[in-house]
Amino acid sequence: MDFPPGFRFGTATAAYQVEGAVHEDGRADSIWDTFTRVPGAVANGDTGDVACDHYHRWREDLDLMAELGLESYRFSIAWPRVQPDGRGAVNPAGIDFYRRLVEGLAERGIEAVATLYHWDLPQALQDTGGWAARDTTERFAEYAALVADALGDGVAQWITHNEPWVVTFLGHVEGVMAPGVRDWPTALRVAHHLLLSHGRALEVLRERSSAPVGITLNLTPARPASTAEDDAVAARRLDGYFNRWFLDPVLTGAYPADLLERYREHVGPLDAVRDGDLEVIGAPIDFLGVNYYFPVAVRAAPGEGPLEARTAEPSPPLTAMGWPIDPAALHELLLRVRRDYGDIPIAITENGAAFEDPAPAEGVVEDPDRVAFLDGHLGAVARAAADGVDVRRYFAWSLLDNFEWHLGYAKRFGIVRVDYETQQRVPKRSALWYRDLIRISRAKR
Ligand code: IFM
Repeated sequence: MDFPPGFRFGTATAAYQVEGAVHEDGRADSIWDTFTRVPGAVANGDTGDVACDHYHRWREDLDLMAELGLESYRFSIAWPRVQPDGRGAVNPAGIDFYRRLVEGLAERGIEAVATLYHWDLPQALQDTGGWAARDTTERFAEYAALVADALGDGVAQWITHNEPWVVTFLGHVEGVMAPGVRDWPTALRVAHHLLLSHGRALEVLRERSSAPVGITLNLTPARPASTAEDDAVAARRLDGYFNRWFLDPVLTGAYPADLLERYREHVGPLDAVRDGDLEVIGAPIDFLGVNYYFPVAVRAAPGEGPLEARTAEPSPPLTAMGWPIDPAALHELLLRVRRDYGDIPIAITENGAAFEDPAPAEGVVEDPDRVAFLDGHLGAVARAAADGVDVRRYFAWSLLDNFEWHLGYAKRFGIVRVDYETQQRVPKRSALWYRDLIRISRAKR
């Protein structure tokens, strides 16, 4: 595989999934602390209270990254550590953790890529309306300013939000993620405020930092499940729901007209959108973060929900999440983004897979399925680059096995195994494979 000059390889994590230490150094509850206490909300009653204990073991984890030759690390900042109530002064102990982390990365020659919001809204802000309240967008801008002022040029790249689709629809329609709401009109308000807060944070970061700023969207290719015309039309609708509802406002400054009309008709007026918002949301970004896991096949489902579409049972091979494995769809997706939105620099900010890993033997976990997954998807990225897509980074999800949200600790995405009893880290074969790939690619530069 050949990657463009300057291409960087990394891994990604998110604060609530790895840090633990939820009551330390002034951190207050986030909506995920609250949600994990709801009986039945999370598999096995798991919580992020301890997670991978990264808050205490970050040095060891950074050393591990250095040993693997990782060039870039995408982590997220926990808003309730930095600004426990989501407003007011910075919490010095909380921000110090990230200052040390960023310095530790610099000492090891690893680039710091910081995501401001990976789903852990301070509970105090949920209590005043959460993302459904317009004021939360201003709180987010204030938080972005505090972080930018404190971490300054230690951060090489900023990502405002991670996967606003998940926050919107899994958090506010399906209700399987925090805050566990089930209401379409609320969800559309939330989506708009997430996007607006992205735009507001972008303005703030531009004033305070010279580092590139982007947003990470989880993009889900939606293909018709058959050659029937109504399945093709339904697939276009789901493409709007998954992808264009976020891509279009950020990259073209407008919501997609077909979905606007459908939501107006089937959900109600988009009352959150005010004059001038779309200019803020559509201000130019420096790169687009793409999280890719799998595509979906779509069937028309007349009368079912606002979208009248459903996804078909996926066909094998599947990961332990039941997600189909389809690297070709990543190649296609990257070309599509370029075709429809122009030559924007792209970072694959997440890609990876959960499998039923065997126990470690002789100091390593053999995970051939994950090796094949990474191989296939990195190959797709390399092909897209050869076809002219300006793709600059790849972050494997994830560095460590971690708290997989409502599925708890049972699903393991790490290239490094975590034994949750002892907190011992054991590299999987995929980590060693990735290390070798990075080494070989570097030698070619
Ligand atoms: O673990 C998540 C991550 O937090 C966001 N993107 C998808 C991953 C796997 O489900």
